[in-house]
Amino acid sequence: MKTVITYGTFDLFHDGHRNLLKRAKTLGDRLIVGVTTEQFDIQRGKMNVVDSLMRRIDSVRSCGLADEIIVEEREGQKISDIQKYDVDVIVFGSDWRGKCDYLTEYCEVVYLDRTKDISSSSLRDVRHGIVQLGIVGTGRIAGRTIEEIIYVSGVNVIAVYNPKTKSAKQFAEEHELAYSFNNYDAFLERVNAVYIASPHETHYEYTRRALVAGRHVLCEKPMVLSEPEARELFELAERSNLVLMEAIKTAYAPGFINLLAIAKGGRLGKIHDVEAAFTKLVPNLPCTREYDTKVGGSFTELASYSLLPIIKILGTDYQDVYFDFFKDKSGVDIYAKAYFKYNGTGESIACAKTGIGVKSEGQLLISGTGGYILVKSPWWLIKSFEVCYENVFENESFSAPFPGYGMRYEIADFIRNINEPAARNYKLTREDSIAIAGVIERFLEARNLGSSHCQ
Ligand code: C2G
Repeated sequence: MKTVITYGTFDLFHDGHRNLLKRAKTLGDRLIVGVTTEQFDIQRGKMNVVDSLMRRIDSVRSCGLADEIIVEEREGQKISDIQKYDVDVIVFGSDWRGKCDYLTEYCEVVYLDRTKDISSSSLRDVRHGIVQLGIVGTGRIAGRTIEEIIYVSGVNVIAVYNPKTKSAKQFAEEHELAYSFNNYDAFLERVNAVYIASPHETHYEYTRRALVAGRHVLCEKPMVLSEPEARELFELAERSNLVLMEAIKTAYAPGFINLLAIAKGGRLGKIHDVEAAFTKLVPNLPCTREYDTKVGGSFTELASYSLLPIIKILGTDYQDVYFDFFKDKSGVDIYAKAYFKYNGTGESIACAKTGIGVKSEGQLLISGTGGYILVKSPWWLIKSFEVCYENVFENESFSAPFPGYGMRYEIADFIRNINEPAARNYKLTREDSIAIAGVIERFLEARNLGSSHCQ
């Protein structure tokens, strides 16, 4: 008697699940299916699960493929299940390839190809549709985002677009996507939402065309490089009741949400200063995107992060902003500072610092009349922070999860906003994104006028 086991959340049960169970069953005489509890899903960072545990068990039972159904409720349970049920083969979908090899010392580990296109038949009757997501761009961030998406329920990455056919095909193969396109209109036809991760200067046009085609958009930062463009896109989205979000991942992370609640909750007294820095040394090699003379530079590359806490804490209504920067020979800023003055809210200042050719401490410091918050470098991957007072014995530490690359939170919010139009909630609002685009626009004007320091 050969026993096969497989696990999953099996939320919004679909053809991908059914196909996997069908093939798993053929590998032995008896199939055991483990269904994850809500608690375990939270612990392992799986998000947006819609169906209750009972409903998910019911779905697995009614597909008629499982000989036995068990509940998976903790990390490490797979090993004890293998021993308890005398398991010969453990099966995973190929999205988990390599991640479960540690189990080979207990039984045979088999990865079966995931079902690439689950938009067919079985989904017609689900309560929430599964968002068929298309990816624009094939760079590093696009790949990382796909790795994060397996932790979000209710979304299936189905297609990729790149004007270069070869890159699109290669990416689709590597990430097991059903379709690759070099024609943007054909790509938009095939998906119901897009994640845009192409070079900065292409964001505006790709976002605009996607919105005109009636597709929801999650666009990588900086969404656009000017305030009027940002306004236009949000107005377009609003007119068609579409979701448009800027993917500044920190804005959606639980640690940052906690920080905002604490900073605004009064513990620090009156906040007078916010200082945020993000530097990342990038070698200046030929054709490096970050050194593009028009849209490259430290500020377009990194300021979305450094501006985020300033805008979220002190607001979008600053009275004055001015910039200081160093440029390389080609006119690209390698290090920049944006200084803000806020009068309306009672005299606050702020500074956003960015660097691709100068390295600095990447911390976030929020100073108030009663104390300060310090988030140590790299603050944008926020896992913990300290609230510090005059009396050090009163200092407090807070922590929150930031699993993987951290993109799953923005994706989870994007999918939730698409699926629940009546309860849309934007952690980074349209006004926030417009204000950030406005600062970047002003910076580029100042930089291109050529003042400040040249190397
Ligand atoms: N699957 C698939 N094709 C899809 C979607 C999912 O083959 N289009 C597979 C997954 O790879 C997984 C199973 O179906 O093997 C269940 O998927 P999920 O419900 O998303 O569960 P998952 O988060 O993958 O749980 O302990 C948990 C398990 O290890 C994996």
